[in-house]
Amino acid sequence: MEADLAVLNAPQRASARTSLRTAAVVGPPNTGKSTFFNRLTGASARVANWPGMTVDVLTARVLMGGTMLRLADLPGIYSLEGHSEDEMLVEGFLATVPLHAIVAVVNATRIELQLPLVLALKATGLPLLVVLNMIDEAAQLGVVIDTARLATELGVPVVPVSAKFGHGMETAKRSLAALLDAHPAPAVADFGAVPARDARERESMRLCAHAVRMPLALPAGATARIDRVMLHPWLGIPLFLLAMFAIFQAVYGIGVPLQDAMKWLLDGLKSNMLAPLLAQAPPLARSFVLDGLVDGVGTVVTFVPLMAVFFAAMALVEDSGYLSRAAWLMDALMARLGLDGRAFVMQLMGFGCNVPALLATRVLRNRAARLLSMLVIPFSLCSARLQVFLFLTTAIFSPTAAPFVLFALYLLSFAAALLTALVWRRRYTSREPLLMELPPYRLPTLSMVAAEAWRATSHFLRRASGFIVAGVLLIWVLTRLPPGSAPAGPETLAGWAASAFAPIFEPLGIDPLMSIALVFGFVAKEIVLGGLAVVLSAGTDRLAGALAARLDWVSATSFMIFALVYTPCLSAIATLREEAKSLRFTALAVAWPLLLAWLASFVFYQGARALGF
Ligand SMILES: Nc1nc2c(ncn2[C@@H]2O[C@H](COP(=O)(O)OP(=O)(O)OP(=O)(O)O)[C@@H](O)[C@H]2O)c(=O)[nH]1
Ligand SMILES: [Mg+2]
Repeated sequence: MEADLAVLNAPQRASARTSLRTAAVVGPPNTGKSTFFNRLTGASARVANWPGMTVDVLTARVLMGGTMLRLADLPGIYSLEGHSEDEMLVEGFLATVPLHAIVAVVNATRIELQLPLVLALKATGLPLLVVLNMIDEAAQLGVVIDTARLATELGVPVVPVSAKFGHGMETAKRSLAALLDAHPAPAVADFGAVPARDARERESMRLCAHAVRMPLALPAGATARIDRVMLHPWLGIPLFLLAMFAIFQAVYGIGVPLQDAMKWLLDGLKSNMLAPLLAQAPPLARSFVLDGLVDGVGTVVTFVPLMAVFFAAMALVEDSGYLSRAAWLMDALMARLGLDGRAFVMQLMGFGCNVPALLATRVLRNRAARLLSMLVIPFSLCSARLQVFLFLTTAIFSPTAAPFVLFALYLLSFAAALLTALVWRRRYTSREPLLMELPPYRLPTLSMVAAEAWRATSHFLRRASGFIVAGVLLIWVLTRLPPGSAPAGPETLAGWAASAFAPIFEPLGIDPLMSIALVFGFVAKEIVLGGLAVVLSAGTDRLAGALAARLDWVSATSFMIFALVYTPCLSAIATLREEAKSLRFTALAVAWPLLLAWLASFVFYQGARALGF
């Protein structure tokens, strides 16, 4: 993500290195800090119309004239006296990291509420540039800001910008460069000089009276009209479920044909190029490459287009501002479970990957609420599990039934989360009322949705590729050794391990060999599918058939229920441990889902069989 120094000649490079400057982007939540940061540096920080998207420090380098600037994107803060984990992170950052400048990004349409923070930042003594972002929305609403006057009265440079559309970025860049030139020595923030809140609010009102003209009444815009339907007391939740269901339909409708094309491509590659190429190789080596590496990894690769479609759909939900509505709609229900609406949204974020969702709990101020949220998030059906379920549902169920089964699995994932909250809310009680502003609806741009789909998919691949290759190869070794034994037969290492696990999985109707894939799924769910392909010695083209021949819908569903609930992957567990800083809590977060998964599969499988299915 760092700008390339290679474009410079040697002396320039040396001077850019020696004059490395550091600055940070600071401001209230959801003002477009990450959008601004991405525009300036070309980085790809995650952007969403949701206060609290950024929870960690992300840095990138950018060349500004002759100086190399290291810019940090920070989480949003309401004040410098905040107590949530992400706010304390920002305060700690400003108090300890020497900076040459800070860039305060505020939402121009809410300037009167956000100036007090700017005044506090100015009082810390750090050189300051004020960016009035979302100037496009301000113009639409009729908010007029005299930036020159504001700059004079504040005594710091002020630039109007629309980071989303790229307006004013050149001026912002020049102002920042000038600020850096004027202040060559870095410093840390001095919080001692920050005036009291009342004094800042009075000063902010005075400044606004001089430099800002607000319309008498803000026009009742599209947001209010849309919300009359979306937040309707009766329609709100059904509409939300409908929207989610539409996403899954789209994932199947657009993603599956793309996936078929990918399968066809990989198959051709395997049978027309790789197989002839390896015709002379020893059988064990040929099997290792073709049945292990190519089948295992190939099965996973065919899902890449599908996942890109899914991530694009989620980016639409996140960037439109609907996510905050989901929190609002679910708040009453979540409050009964000892959580708040934001926990529900983190659950939705977990659809992509549980790890960022776990990190997103940093915006919760109360530790008990945070722990309870971290306990429920791993039930969120992440994209790695989605991959397994997409495959199994299409292999076992009819094309009309498959989306419903998948939707039911999402409902089950919420049910497991709700049950967990109900059971554990007394142990982790908290009372923190939800105070969240609903941002206006914003039309996501195509480039942003595409960028997010790309970011998430490539992140998934980078994260997963090592796991997948190592996992499927290990499974290949276990199912093919000792040499000479029938693939995945009882005398192989895997067969031996499977019989050891049999007493646990037999009552669930899960075939011992399939349980091997589950055991590996403990490391990363991405391995499950590749693992199945290797265990059943079936390529991308034949795996669906092999599974359908082996499983009826009851045992397939039991397998999926277990895979959904059983345990977060190793990365999620590591994140949990890191964030909760408690070994006991981490142990609970592993043991509880295991127990729940076994019970859920047991009840389903035995129940269905008892009913004669
Ligand atoms: N209309 C408009 N929308 C913008 C502009 N800049 C950012 N946005 C949108 O505002 C929302 C928030 O953007 P982010 O960059 O994630 O905001 P942030 O300040 O980093 O948010 P946190 O990390 O949650 O504090 C997104 O939906 C952006 O697309 C702008 O100049 N105009
Ligand atoms: Mg951000």
